[in-house]
Amino acid sequence: MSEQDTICAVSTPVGEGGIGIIRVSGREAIEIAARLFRPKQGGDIRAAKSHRIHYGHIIDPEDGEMVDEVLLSVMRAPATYTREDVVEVNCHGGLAPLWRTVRLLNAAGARQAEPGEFTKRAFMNGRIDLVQAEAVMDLIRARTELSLRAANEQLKGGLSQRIDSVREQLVSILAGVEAGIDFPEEDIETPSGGTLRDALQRTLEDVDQLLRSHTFGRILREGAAVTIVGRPNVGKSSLMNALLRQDRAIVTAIPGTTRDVIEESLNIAGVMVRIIDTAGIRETHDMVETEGVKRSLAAIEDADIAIAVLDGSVPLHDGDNRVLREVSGKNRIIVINKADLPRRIGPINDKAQKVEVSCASGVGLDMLREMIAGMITKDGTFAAEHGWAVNERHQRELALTRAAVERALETAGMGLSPELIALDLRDALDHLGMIIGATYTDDILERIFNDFCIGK
Ligand SMILES: Nc1nc2c(ncn2[C@@H]2O[C@H](COP(=O)(O)OP(=O)(O)OP(=O)(O)O)[C@@H](O)[C@H]2O)c(=O)[nH]1
Ligand SMILES: [Mg+2]
Repeated sequence: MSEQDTICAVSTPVGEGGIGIIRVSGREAIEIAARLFRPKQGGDIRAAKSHRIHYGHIIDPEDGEMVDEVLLSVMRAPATYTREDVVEVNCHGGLAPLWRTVRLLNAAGARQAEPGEFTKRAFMNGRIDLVQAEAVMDLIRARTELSLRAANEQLKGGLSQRIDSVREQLVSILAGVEAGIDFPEEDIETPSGGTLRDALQRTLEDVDQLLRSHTFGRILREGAAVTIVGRPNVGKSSLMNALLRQDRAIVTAIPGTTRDVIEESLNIAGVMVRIIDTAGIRETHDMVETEGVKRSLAAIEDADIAIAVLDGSVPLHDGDNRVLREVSGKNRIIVINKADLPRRIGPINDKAQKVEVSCASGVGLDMLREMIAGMITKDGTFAAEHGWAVNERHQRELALTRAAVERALETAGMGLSPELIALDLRDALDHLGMIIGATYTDDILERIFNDFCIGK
């Protein structure tokens, strides 16, 4: 498949819709479209100004049959999505008008685009880097305010800039090493403002900060695991149902009602979370319940945020203390439930955020929702403060970058030759380059763009 070809594809989803958009991109885009399009006002779109919309009809050049009534926009390179000439045809959004028009475009010389090929061209033509290209798909897939914001930040270049700044640090360290500047161990100031090892150490910290954002990336894609735990009968399942606003989990007055882990996805204040209800934690001889408790403990391990539920209408119980111990190392919120009943629970000696709620009356639930969303977006626990997050691919390359920088540090520590250090630094730079696409292989491009939708 040549990158010189003019390509076309339906860019809107398959099915019936008010309009359907066909996008054409490439050197001959305008010429090819002109063969099918008859402007109502007359004239010729080959002479049209850029970024103008024209009303008219798609005509089959073979037999002169009118295929559809359309709006057609002409956008001339380079100020376009692909940096090539682009024509977009707004047809009626049904299968027949769209496919007939696409077939006519094919016959006139525009080949069918592969998935992501328009965005791939934007990358190849230098309009965006690979990280930004990936953000386009994240944007399309975003289901919450938070993921939308993160995708936009990444598309704008927020993450690319961070990676670039690490690259620049490494380039300047490498330049120093190659020029034979011996960053002295004793406190003589060097251009980078410290010893070689200090400079490498700083780079390592920046790489680690990027790596830490991976958890936030997983939260954006899958939702944060918010796991409700507590001893039996405190109202865990009631809390799950209240947050979901539906009767999902079985609630009874019998302790030990929930035996298994139950999970539902939910949008809380623009953040995707997975609400997970668990079996009450206690010592028991019941085999099924024992297995349930085991699963509850495992669910605490996997939780991004643990919600420890206490029953506020009875004094604190040994079982509660056990639960508080189990979640003590986690990001956690303590929920004191049954606030509609007289409070009998004493002071709770735990530094975690606390909130009193009543699943029966709904009191305090909004506060709890805010706390959950705030923990994910605001307090930095999940490195969300920058808005962007690395994905799996970035994480793999960053881990390799990190390993190479660490090797350079070791080599420097052993006082070995600068050539060896330079080798590791170049390796680190290669991996960073793969992330933004400064260096890439066909294989990498294929893997990224094959995941795209047709027409993007
Ligand atoms: N008054 C009052 N009762 C509540 C409240 N929340 C839950 N309950 C009651 O507490 C009992 C236990 O509720 P569940 O939600 O099943 O408790 P659980 O923690 O899931 O219990 P297990 O699944 O057995 O561990 C039920 O009778 C609920 O109706 C509340 O806010 N106020
Ligand atoms: Mg339950």
